[in-house]
Amino acid sequence: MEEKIRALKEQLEADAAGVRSKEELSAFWQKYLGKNGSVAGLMKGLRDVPKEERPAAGKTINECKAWAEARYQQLNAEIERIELEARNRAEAVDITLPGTRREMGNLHPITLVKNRIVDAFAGMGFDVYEGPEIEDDDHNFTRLNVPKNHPARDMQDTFYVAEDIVLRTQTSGGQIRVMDRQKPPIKVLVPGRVFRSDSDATHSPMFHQMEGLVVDRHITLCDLQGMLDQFVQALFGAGVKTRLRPSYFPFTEPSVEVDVSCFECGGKGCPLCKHTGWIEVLGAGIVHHSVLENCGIDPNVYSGLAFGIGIERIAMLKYGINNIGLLFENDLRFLKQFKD
Ligand code: 2NM
Repeated sequence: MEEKIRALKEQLEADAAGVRSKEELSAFWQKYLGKNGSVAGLMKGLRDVPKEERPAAGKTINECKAWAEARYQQLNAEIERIELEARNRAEAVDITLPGTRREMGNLHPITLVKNRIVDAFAGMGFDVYEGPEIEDDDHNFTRLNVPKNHPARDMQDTFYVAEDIVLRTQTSGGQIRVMDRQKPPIKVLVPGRVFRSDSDATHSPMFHQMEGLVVDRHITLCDLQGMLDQFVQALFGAGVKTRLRPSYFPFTEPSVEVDVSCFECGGKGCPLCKHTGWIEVLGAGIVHHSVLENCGIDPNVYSGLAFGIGIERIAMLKYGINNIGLLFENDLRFLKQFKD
């Protein structure tokens, strides 16, 4: 029996040295510790051992079994370690490799200009209000003192959605809503999309406007020009000046066109200002007393100034864009050029 056990241990050690995987370990277990394995075979062999030697032989076999089991556990731990190491190696990530580059987007030039304008006026204490893009005739025309037979109402300029319902031709309906809800002092900017049936290199049937309204006691054209001076300097640079020329809008009296001294040539004359030294940038005026009355504001106590800025026009001037269509084609090669 001693001899058999020694042979078994020798064989077991030799096999153990060759175990490399869970599968081989399982076969190893079957061979030595399984129901029909070598250790069980030794147990069966006890029958042939003389009766008086059996207890001692049985004890030796049990010791051998315990030793074989311990050896199995040891191998198992070893293989688990090896397999874990192999998996770690296979799944390793080299954190020193550069990552996949993600391209940064940028704001649309219309948004850049809109933000710049809002920033300039927010610094002067303006709130921002947005009205609806689909307006009724009353807000878009009637209460803005646009008479029934005024050319601005003509079908060729205005997109009608239904009788008395239009795509707003300016954002002024928003100002009417503000004046309905809020009594002076009022200082509000109304940005948004507007719609006019007009299309060429400098006009698009959908474009963006930024209108402004100030209503308080003693508001004059001087307040308007002082504010616009501040504004154009924030937008075009410290050196630029403004010039007011008489004009006509039904909702303002007096009405003015506002020019800025050419920010390209400083007023000497260049192709951008068509050699005049001045560039037209917006329309404005003193709010017509009828418009104030239409909103329940007493024109004998209060007066207001208003202005309307075409955002596309400013963007085209500022960035030297000669075709308004480029702003709406969403060609990335074009849009990527505007990082402010
Ligand atoms: C412009 C030019 C002049 C304007 C007037 C008003 C309101 F509601 F107060 F009557 N809002 N916007 C206005 C005045 C707009 O755009 C070129």
